[in-house]
Amino acid sequence: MSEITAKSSYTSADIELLEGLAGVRKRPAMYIGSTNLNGVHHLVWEIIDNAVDEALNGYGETIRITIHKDGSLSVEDEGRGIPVDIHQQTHMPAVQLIFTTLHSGGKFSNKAYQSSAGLHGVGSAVTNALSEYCDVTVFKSGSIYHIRFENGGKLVTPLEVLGNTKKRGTLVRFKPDSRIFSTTDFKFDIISSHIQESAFLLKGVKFLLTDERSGEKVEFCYKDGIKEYISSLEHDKNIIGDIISFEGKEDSISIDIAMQWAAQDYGENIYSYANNVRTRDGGTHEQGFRAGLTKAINDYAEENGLIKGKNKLEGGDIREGLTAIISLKIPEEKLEYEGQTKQKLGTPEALPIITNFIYNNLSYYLAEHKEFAVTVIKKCLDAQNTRIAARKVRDEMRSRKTIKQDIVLSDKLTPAASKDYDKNELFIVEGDSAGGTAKKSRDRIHQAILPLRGKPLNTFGLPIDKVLKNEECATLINTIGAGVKETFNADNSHYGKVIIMTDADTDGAHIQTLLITFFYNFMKPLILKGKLFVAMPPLYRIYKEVNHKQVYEYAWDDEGLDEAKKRIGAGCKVNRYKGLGEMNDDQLRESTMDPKTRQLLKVTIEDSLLAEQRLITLMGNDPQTRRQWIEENINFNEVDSFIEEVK
Ligand code: 0RA
Repeated sequence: MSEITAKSSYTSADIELLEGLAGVRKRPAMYIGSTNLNGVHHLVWEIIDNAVDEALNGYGETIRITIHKDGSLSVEDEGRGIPVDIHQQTHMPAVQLIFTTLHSGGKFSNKAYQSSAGLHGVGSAVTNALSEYCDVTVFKSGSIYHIRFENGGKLVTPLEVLGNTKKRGTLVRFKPDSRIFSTTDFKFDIISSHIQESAFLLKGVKFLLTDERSGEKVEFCYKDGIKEYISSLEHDKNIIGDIISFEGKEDSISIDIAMQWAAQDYGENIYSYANNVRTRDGGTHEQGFRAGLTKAINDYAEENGLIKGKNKLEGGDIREGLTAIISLKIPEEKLEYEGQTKQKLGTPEALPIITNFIYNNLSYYLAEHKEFAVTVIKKCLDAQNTRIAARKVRDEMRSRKTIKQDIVLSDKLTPAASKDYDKNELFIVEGDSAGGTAKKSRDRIHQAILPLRGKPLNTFGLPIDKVLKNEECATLINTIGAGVKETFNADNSHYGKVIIMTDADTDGAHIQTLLITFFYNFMKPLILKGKLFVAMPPLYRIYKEVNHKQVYEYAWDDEGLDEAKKRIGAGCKVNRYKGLGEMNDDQLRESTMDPKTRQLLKVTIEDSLLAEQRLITLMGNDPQTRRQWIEENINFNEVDSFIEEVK
């Protein structure tokens, strides 16, 4: 769309000006999802997206992001500069319209590609509406232009020319409104990982992040783009062959794909993007990728006598251990999403285009790299064998279960009386002795207890047949009763909450991570649906006799201990719990198990990428790194970054 036609199709009816911004302030969550930490960072993504759009369209190579000491953040690009010319209907400079109206963004753009999947170009206005101030400086056609808004987008300094410049680009600086957000504290790490992902996708674009509060700085620029993304994901894995990458353009859709296999069973990791926005729920591009990949590998295997008869490889056999990045640039008029969350690509053309693209390119690559092709196909055949073996074991277990449940269901499970699965809770407890106390402490109607003997199996990288043969794992799978791996359906879980309850020490932390890994690899939806938790036993009990009655409090860390001591006053005594076993049943109930008084941590996968990388460090083959990670990261008094606090 050219700028001229864009303007002529723009009518005054579209202009909602400050009324629109007031609407954003009234219902911020409608525009940015929430008013917590995520919401504040959403404002940042909106402004960065615009700068990225310029770079994506070939204007500018460096994007500078600065967190300032006054709590504001600025994004500077080297793009064409936001238009400053006067808009005919409204007699306002375009930049003012863009920052004050909810529907102007797209109308002004003459971009081939637009990244913002969320707000469709209204991001600048939304950020302005939710800011204490917003300063926009445009370097364009030799002049420096400036405009300033305050207090939710009210114009305080109309567009002015500040002087001359040879620079080109846009600088937006804003400070989130503390009356809107529960926190306005920008997090360096969150912004850093977001822009790193963008840098991987925008080959050669340089992102600089500076935190003026701490002096911290990072720079991301990847001249090999998603190939470097793959190597960052695969860093510790036992990789096969080189990173394979294909680039091309079909029917105005630009395609950028990189992939690599790892030798062990590491599951499949496909990260797909449309216009630099992650499509977490996949969509037509991922479907096409899978179809083309399966056909290319099967055709090669058949033509070269590597598979016999009808024993075709299934897609899953081929994708075992595969990491792939699929990044498409789709022109706006073809960009479609499916579903509520807009995280699934709907563009129908992407399916046949990507299927053919990957089939043709990969077939050619395999023909050119015979040794590699044979290694990969052998690996796929291994996965196929494992799959068939696992199915046998599963069938066997199923038939055993129908004969006599007790064979596979642990005799140690103390079940809940209720059949209201959603309300039921399963406590996985470290050790028989704590299990005994937990049995007495529990609410018999809704709480079930499963004591674990010793350390659970380290399931990281293990194929499913090995896991199914392990008694503890089989017991867990059967107790939860909702299947495993591909057959797992979180909706069939016999428990609304699965709660890991271990001692607050290093061993307990190790058991936790082993169990989380097990759930992550074999019952991932349980985590995604927020049904996995870690119990928080207190570290201290502070008590005193007052008039022959005991007053007491629990504390979970040293700070809490000091506060409790102050509250209870002179003469109080402190019990330090070294493990669950040191609590009596009343104490365990009220401090750790009773929903009214306990604290739980929900295990979440905010970003499966982060969690995956962590699990590799944690569970990979190097015991040294693993131990170090546990000591540095698992602290019962802190909220671990993939565990979030809930009641
Ligand atoms: C619309 C049209 C043009 C540039 C932009 C928007 C633009 C927007 C932003 C937001 C942040 N940085 C930006 N840089 C550019 C093209 C204007 C022209 O060619 O004169």
